[in-house]
Amino acid sequence: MFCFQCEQTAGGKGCMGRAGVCGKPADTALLQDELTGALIGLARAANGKSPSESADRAMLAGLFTTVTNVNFDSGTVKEMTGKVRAEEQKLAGCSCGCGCGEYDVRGLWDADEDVRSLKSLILFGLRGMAAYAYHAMVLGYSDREVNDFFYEALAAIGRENTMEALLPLVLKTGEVNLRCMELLDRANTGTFGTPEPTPVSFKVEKGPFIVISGHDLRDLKLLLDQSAGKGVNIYTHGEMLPAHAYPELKKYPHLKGNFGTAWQNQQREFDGVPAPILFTTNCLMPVKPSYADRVFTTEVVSYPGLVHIGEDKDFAPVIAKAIELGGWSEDKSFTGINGGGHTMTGFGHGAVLAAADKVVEAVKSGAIRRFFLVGGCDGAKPGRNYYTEFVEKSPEDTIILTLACGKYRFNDLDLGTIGGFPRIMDMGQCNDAYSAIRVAVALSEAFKCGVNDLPLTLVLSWYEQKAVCILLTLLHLGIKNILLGPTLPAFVSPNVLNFLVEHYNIAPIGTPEADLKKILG
Ligand code: FSO
Ligand code: SF4
Repeated sequence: MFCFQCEQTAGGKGCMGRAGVCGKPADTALLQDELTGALIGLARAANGKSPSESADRAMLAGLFTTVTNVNFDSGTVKEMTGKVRAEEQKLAGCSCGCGCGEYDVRGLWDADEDVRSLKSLILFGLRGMAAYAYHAMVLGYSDREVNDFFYEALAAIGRENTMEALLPLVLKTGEVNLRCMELLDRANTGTFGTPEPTPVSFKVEKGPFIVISGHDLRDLKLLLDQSAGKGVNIYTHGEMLPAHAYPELKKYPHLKGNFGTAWQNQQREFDGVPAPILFTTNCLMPVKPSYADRVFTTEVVSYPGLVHIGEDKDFAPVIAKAIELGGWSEDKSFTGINGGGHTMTGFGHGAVLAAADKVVEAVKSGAIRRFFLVGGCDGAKPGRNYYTEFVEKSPEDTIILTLACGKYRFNDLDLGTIGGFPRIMDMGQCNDAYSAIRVAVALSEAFKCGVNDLPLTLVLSWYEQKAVCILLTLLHLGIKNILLGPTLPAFVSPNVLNFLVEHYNIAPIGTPEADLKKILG
């Protein structure tokens, strides 16, 4: 077994052999372990010192590199490890170049199963949180307390070996991630404005176009600026969809709509597309030869043989490719997976709380019986149609809040409205779980009750490590009765699972009918 960090891990236990289920080669996974060991070395070297901005950058980029579906390229992983070692040496004042403070990550994987489980929860949570801190950082926002925690927690992974020492750190990872998501929310809304409810079409207009995927809003803004006036339209893909709701992004007339559905359908949907595709973050899948000439990467995303747009952010090769390929000669209509031709996004905390009085009134009058947060990641494994069916079968007096890429299971459904609110409200990307938390806290204040006493149930789907840090944040907030699927993480040991069930009543999803019946009494 060389990796078990995501939901699609082989046999629900761990990826083995020459490559993981995601396509990451085994030797790249081992190099990512070496990178993790170097990051622990950097954390050790930072003890009692003030890490520089470049050390922070190496810490965040190094962790982000190891997130599922980000980096498949041994060469760039080695380069990143070199950068981390250089920062470690600067901090340690040592120039021997041997990486002497490094940790052998085998110590983690070979540990007692409960210790391994808790360390995995911390490490994978840190990987997810680093992605959020990285997105904030590129917009010029950082938080010393958040950055310091990466060093503190990684050093502890290399040092502590008892459940008593590690368990509080698991919950602290969730606490710091809340602060980190708040930071990213401030970065996104401070730079691009407060998201507004916005319809997004699935139609692609004739002529040259570019598809941009991932979570990095700054990359989208730079691409919009550089492609303006060139006769090239821009379409979002995957987790970039909520970008349409930000005033400073939606103002560009050539930001047209959204192409494709959730990340796991990309190999089918990109086949034969007469346009380039730019990946700013995960989820990138192994690139098929039929479209490999038109996929570009940037930031920490890397895949052998693809053109990478570097720190100069010169997207000219992507724009030139769009003009060369020319797009379709006629407008093309696409639909979501349920046949709908468009979706809505932009129901972040700004929009929902602006109508807080109406929401509270609708609950008090009984017009809204319950909220379901049906959110999280999508994925390739069977069993995820649970989420579509759950939403389809939810009663007419309930509201579905959603976020992250799991929404593609149902975001083209028209379930009508309650009191002027659409029954499905997309709050944004996975990091916009922060919005859901803000809304839940505001409702609990309005109703003078705890969050667990609200008419709100969380029905979550997980896939990769950002979902891990969000789950830890929900646990830190004491949120109970979460339904989690499609399967439970392989890295959660039976004892750790018992702890989660006992303290938080977390439960695996069942069938939509049975779960709805249980929740609605
Ligand atoms: Fe999805 Fe991929 Fe946003 Fe993840 S596109 S699975 S949790 O990267 O980060 O929701
Ligand atoms: Fe396997 Fe997931 Fe690791 Fe990829 S990221 S190697 S699929 S466990």
